[in-house]
Amino acid sequence: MRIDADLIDQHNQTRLAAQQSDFQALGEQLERNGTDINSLVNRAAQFGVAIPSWGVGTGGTRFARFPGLGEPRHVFDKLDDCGVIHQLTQAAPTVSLHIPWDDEDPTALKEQASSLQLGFDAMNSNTFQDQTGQPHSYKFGSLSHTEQATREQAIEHNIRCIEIGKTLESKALTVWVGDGSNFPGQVNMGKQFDRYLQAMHQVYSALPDDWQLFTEHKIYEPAFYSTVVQDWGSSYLIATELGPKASCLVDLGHHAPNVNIEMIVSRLARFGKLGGFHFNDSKYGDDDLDSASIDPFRLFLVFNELVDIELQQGEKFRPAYMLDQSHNVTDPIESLMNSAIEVQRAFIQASLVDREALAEYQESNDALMASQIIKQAFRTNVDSILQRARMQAGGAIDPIAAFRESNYRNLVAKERPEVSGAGGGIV
Ligand SMILES: [Mn+2]
Repeated sequence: MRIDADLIDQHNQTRLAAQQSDFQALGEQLERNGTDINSLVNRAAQFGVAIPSWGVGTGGTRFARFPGLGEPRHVFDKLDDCGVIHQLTQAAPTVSLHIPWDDEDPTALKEQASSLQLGFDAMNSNTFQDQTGQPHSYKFGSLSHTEQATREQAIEHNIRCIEIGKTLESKALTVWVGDGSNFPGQVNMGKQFDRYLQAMHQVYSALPDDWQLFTEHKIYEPAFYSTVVQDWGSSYLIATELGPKASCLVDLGHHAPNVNIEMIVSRLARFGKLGGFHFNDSKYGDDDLDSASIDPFRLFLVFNELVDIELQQGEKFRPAYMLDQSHNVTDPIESLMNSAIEVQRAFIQASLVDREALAEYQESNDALMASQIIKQAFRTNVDSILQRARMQAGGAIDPIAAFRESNYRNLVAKERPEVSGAGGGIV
């Protein structure tokens, strides 16, 4: 592991007395409502969210990119950084790779990940930019392109992602395309969607039996007039048309402002088509800000639905949780640790909702009390539960403080030269 276990142990020792005191006080508070705090510690310990490999590098905007100290040079450095995130938080046991950005020998990737106690989450295919030497350009689309040869190239790329993923023991492929149009009249929207569906059928048919395919919608960008997979309705139609292994992925930033995302979550789950999430936060559009940095209540409300669905559907309901963020002004490792904890926090807070009382208030149309029940769970400070879960698994009581104490960033900076910001911009 990259962080010395003795350092973590020392870090925890200096905070242990305060941690125990907080934990005991919260335990007593929860006990009054008949909730066993230790069951919540176990629940927190079971929780994991995947780290996107692209998230550990500094992002950027379409204007500029300001590189940070000791950024990962390649996917092996990225895995090291993900290893640190998981080591300190114990809440991020898997990595989600992006092909071709992370296109290296899968056996070597698997070996390094295993040595860091990491597994692999969904594979992500990239057909929204051209790679050097690529015969057919994606300027006017990929899986829905008017030319068959371009569509075939995009299909082949997705199938290759599945092949790489098999070695990594990934079990899912996430497909997001930027295909669409910038001018009214530029495309025939019906024909474009048909071409996309036809191509996706071919990708789907290459999927192993125990794999899932996630279709990710996004309201706009890079196509600004129309987008092939624009909304959860289109995504649901695609997943339904493809078959039982296909389901919808909800990225919190991919909706119009003020859209009720938790309602979408409820709808998709009701029809067995909620596959997973890309967590992030936003104020205006697809801002890719840190999870819960703007609207923690919305994240909580999403988990409120998820916990409710889990109670109804049981063990078979296991959506894939991933972060999908861009870090421009913070250390990516710190932001990702913080976000993993925030997502875990929302999960535990949502688990505190008194569902019996809530159902009674809902049945009797007591809007005020129903809302109070929800708020009461959201207001509960569950820090000491999360801290206990981390500590028991070898993580740090305060991961960001421990990360700074370890001097990791300065140490890796010696072997990782600064990457030029020229040509910047995130895609
Ligand atoms: Mn996403």
